[in-house]
Amino acid sequence: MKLIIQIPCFNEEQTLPTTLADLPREVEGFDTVEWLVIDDGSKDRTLDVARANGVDHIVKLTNNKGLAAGFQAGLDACLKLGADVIVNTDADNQYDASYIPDLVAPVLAGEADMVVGDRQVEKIEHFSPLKVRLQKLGSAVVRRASETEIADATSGFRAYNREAAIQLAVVSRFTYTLESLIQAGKLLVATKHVPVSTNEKLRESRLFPSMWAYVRRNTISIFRIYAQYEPMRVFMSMAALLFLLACIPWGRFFVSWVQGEGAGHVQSLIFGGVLFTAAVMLAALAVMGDLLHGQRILLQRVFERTRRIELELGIPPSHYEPGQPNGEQPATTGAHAAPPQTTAERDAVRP
Ligand SMILES: Nc1nc2c(ncn2[C@@H]2O[C@H](COP(=O)(O)OP(=O)(O)O)[C@@H](O)[C@H]2O)c(=O)[nH]1
Ligand SMILES: [Mg+2]
Repeated sequence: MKLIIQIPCFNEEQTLPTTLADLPREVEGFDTVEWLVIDDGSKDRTLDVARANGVDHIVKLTNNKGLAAGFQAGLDACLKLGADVIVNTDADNQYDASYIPDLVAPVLAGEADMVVGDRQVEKIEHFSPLKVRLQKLGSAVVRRASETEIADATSGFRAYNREAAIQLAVVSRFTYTLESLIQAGKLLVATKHVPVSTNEKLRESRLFPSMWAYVRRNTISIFRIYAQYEPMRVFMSMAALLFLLACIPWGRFFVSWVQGEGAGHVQSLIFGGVLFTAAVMLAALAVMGDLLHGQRILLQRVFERTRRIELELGIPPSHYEPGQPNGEQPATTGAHAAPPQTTAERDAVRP
């Protein structure tokens, strides 16, 4: 059994050494534990720092593509490097790595395909009461949208088995935490959460420059992702609401008309008509969204099967380079060897 711990990084030369120093090299239930860093076009010495600190694998994106894209590239590489379980953690040492065995336990026990570390936000000292409340509200919304029980939706400290990693296909550019949860809830991915603890804050969040940005971006993300998965429910509810609103001015006009004063309330009639037209347009969007959703499900299935074929064929991960386990020169043979890059190389290693 192989565990790969992946860390998405963007300009993390300062905090990466601390994060790596805390990562385990042995975890019960696994024969090997390897580390993978996704360098998302960092402009600083993140890559050198990763190599000097014994990272086994590096996925080096040429320019900055955002956390969600980096995460997805990391999952893909981990699968192709033969990981049975993948743990994702952050480069700012936010999550306490000693909880990795707890995180992987439900996956090893076959109780879950994806396990989310619950930071128990109310216990984090540097979170203001408002931030704690917003986090809880956001998680409650995601729980409803995803039909899962996850307590801490924005936590990036998670474990995935191969099935979960094969099925997840995040398309958002910005956040993967919410989308992957909503996807998991809709796919054949069983989720669980375990309590974890966090370390002292080493730096400010890069993803969210302010509380307002945090709320705005997450609200938009939840809406967009939910609308992608439940277009009928979202747009039909909005259409129904507008139709009810249209009934108010229409009712007013009707009452006046019955009293013989209809001519004086034509504005109400027109206003109701405008609202009704908007309701019809939203209903049409619901139908179109539903048709697109059907296509999406089919694409998801095609994608999943393509991934399985790729893994069977031994296609190498993209943007991959071997790291320097133990801080030495890159290994060319053995457990840390680079995956075969050409068809001839692949044929040579194929049984
Ligand atoms: N791949 C990638 N990772 C990023 C990017 N921005 C931040 N990260 C990583 O995402 C993780 C979480 O970032 P952080 O700023 O601590 O956000 P927060 O703790 O969720 O508020 C860290 O490992 C960062 O290095 C990015 O543009 N691309
Ligand atoms: Mg952080």
